Amino acid sequence: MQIEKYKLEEHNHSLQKEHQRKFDFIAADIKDVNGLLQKLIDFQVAIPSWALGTGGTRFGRFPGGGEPRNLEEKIEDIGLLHALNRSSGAISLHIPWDIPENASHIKALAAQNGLKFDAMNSNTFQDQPDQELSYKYGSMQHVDKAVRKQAVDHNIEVVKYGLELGSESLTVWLSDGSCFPGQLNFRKAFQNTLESLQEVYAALPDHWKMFVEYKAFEPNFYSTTVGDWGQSLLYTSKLGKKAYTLVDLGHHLPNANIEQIVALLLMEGKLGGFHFNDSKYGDDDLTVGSIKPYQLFLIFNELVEGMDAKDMNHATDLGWMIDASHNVKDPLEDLLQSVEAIMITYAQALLVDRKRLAEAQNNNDVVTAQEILQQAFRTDVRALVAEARLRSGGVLNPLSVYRSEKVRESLIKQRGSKTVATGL
Ligand code: LRH
Ligand code: MN
Ligand code: MN
Repeated sequence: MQIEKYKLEEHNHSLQKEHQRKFDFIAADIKDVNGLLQKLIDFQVAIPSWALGTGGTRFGRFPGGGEPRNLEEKIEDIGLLHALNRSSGAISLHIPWDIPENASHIKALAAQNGLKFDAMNSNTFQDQPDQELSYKYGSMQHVDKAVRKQAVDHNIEVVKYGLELGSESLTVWLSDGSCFPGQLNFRKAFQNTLESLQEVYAALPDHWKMFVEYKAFEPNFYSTTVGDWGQSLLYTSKLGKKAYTLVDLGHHLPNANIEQIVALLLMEGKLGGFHFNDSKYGDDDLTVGSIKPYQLFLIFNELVEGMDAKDMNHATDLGWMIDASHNVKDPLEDLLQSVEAIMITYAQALLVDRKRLAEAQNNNDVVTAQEILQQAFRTDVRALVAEARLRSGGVLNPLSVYRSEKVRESLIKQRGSKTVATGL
């Protein structure tokens, strides 16, 4: 489904006056407002193909209807989001949930919707119906070499799909680990995993990156073989310069100082990218910024500072993706909210007075340092984000257009109320 251009223009027109007042107010306080807006315009957040259906828990799932039935419809859904916010210009595929059977057709459809292919994701955490050996006791860590080989071969196949689509990175998340003490030998599990990752790495094209995502727990509840950033960094350091650590915000133990992790990974040149979401308890996969917006700001603050220190391009040098599920919301509305939260937080981090912050730090002026950060965090930057959207052809208020155009109702009419998208 597509919303006609004149409807978007009508919407913008109806909000223009109020928006202009708010934008002028904040713009007056910013030195290089056009430079800041350009950074916001350039910043794109990938949407995973598995986030377009209603998520669930092991207790149940309550789909809202109109979910995409295939990869084509998933691309159309993301295209719609991107038409509204102009900041979701990429899709990240999970194999085998979304196999691009006809790569050139899928590539053309994505291009029509203004989308690029972000990282490819492999899946060795579920057994597929036609699969020979089981991942019940792990994949790349498995005691049986044949299982490890199956996992390696799958990852190499995922890279092949990605090459056809123009993707340039592979994200490996392993659920490998153990549920009970004594179940596995930690050292052997690590060595097996490293060896398997090395085989995948050897098959990686030169211009590709490999992201190793860590997670503290779940589905294994005693140990995880890539359990934290230290373990991921060990693997990626041993693998080589094309390997990077990927941070998923929901994959830490409670109260972890994620911003410090990010700062150090960046310093080491080993931060590859992000999976954004928010959580209260664990891997809750809630809407970005819905629970701990200040933590997200502190993370972006480190990202901007650390990337600028290395002269990195904010938009292209790291992989940015949302990784959330939506148990009780319309997935598309939730994704609009998540992208908005990311853009707001990025804009706030760009406002931090870095020179004064460095001075305060050098003078051990704790109060001023805190004030500087909170000054930026407490600034209402929504008009800046809206202006960036407007200048790149999007709309002032994506969520309100989505609702007034009755997008979900149309999708239900078109696809039915009992559709189920592949994914979590
Ligand atoms: C694991 C994870 C990982 C998977 C996705 C479906 O919890 O975050 O990124 O690929 O969920
Ligand atoms: Mn993730
Ligand atoms: Mn996760």
